[in-house]
Amino acid sequence: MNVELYERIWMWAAAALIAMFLSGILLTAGLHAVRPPSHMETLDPTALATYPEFANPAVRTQPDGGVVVSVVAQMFSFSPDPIVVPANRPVTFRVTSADVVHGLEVPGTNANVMAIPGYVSQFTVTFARPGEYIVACHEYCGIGHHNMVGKLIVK
Ligand SMILES: [Cu+2]
Repeated sequence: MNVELYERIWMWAAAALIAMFLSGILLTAGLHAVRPPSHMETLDPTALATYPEFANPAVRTQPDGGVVVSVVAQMFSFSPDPIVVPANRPVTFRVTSADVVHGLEVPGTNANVMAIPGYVSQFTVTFARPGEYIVACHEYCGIGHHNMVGKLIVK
């Protein structure tokens, strides 16, 4: 089969671009620890009060020293607020929603999940720098979405 020179050049250029974009995605995922959530857990969003952890969302220190934060997102706040966690220790967030789809993001860190009614989104993050951070909802959830901001204090 005879392929014109210019066509061959464009084919190789297109293949090089695809390889460049794919390696960009893989490098970013590897270097910034970006990966899809691997946790799958469901609950009844209409009966959050029957789950001890979400009836009273709080920061809890486990017997092994780990820190677990259970968070309920609802129009238009996060509970608990503020969230106070230690620096340089793994903190596991367990997030759910009491009403509609919300998001939980801590800008400047890689803490970022969706809060979906009926599901528990879980991730573990270590905050290296003490300070005050904002906890923002990143999914449009209604008329008060722009006011749905909480506070995270890393000590
Ligand atoms: Cu929102």
